[in-house]
Amino acid sequence: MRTRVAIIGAGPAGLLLAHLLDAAGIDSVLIERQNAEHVAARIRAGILEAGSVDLLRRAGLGERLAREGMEHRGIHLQWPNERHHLDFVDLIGRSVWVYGQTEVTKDLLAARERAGQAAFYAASEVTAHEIDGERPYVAFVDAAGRPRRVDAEIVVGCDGYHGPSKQAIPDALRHTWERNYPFAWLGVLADVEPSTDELIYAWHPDGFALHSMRSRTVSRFYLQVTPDENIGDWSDDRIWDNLATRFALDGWTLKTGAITEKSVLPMRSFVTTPLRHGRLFLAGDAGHIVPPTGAKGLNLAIADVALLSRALIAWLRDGDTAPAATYSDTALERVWRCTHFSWWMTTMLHRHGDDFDARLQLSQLRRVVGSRSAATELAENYAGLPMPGLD
Ligand code: RFL
Ligand code: PHB
Repeated sequence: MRTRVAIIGAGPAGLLLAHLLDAAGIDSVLIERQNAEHVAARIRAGILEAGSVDLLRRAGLGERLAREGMEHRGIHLQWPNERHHLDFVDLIGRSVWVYGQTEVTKDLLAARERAGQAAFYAASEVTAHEIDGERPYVAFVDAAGRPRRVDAEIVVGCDGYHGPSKQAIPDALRHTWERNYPFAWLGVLADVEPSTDELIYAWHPDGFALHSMRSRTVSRFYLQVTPDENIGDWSDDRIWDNLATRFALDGWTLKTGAITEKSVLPMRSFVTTPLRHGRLFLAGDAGHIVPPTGAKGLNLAIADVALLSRALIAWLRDGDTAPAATYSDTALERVWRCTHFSWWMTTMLHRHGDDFDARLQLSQLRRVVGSRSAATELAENYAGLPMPGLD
């Protein structure tokens, strides 16, 4: 089988890239390890930057988002006995949107189906070949167990942190940076109306807690736990007790409901460079992972794809390879900014170290809510730097 762009991985990065290429008349084939139902059901990120929302709208994917998404002016920052609202709209004129990654993925899967372009789900043994030459290809075994090969002009690895694409870049050329944090998140989805208008990021002596949401009837919570936490030790009652303690504030009560999902998420920072070698490009989690405290992972994947789609369209439609030549360096500038911001939010809000660290964290939190310039710095990063491709 021949196509112009072979895309490994049908997460948000791969699906969005396929959609943007299709809109420019460039065909692609998606090769995904999981089946489509699994891809659509994964519960992950929940916050879209204003720039991500604009990009999805311009790509014709904004209809359900406008109807079901919830626009937030900012976030609440909390520590014992104090809760402060940071109003991004007031500070920098930009908002963020609550619209789950699950919903973005469903919209993209539906668009892919409408476009009628090829996709192989439940593929195994997926490998990229000949990326140094003119005729790269992807080999894999399809859902029926048949060996297959997709020949392409370009191969894009959108296969997440565990995917094989980055290994196709020679070891001698690759640099990676990784930090594993000494804590994890217990993520909880519950059928209960959110107890807050906008997200609450809470510092607490027992550990960080985050109150997020998915809709007017579904809340999303996270609790800081240890990386080797046994989920079986967290009964629903224990979860609600911990949430109530960490979010406690006079005159405020936490509404409780049926917990429908719980899981433990590791926290890590990871960057691999370069994001391009020959005819192979990396986008999204395949190239970088951030801890979720800054709500950046999905937005960064969207930003990579915005930039990469432009570069590939310039190359494949107009014969201009200049944007592809600068893709890695340009994308990495944003990646490192988001890596720093996510590390900073994580370090400021999670309990680690000793009482000295706690005093520094509380001082930093007071500074953020007490100084317009400190608050603006957080707002600019959280609501997102300008998105490439939207000028
Ligand atoms: P994805 O979504 O991981 O998609 C990669 C796709 O590649 C497929 N794949 C393969 N396909 C073919 N062959 C192989 N050998 C393959 N190996 C893997 C996978 O099945 C998958 O479909 O990466 P993408 O598209 O770059 O999107 C990035 C976002 O998904 C990610 O940044 C965020 O979801 C990160 N993240 C979160 N970010 C937030 O901002 N807030 C969150 O609350 C949040 N929660 C999470 C998360 C990531 C998680 N993972 C990866 C463990 C929760 C989890 C559980
Ligand atoms: C979420 O709703 O899943 C979410 C929101 C904000 C974050 C991380 C996760 O920083």
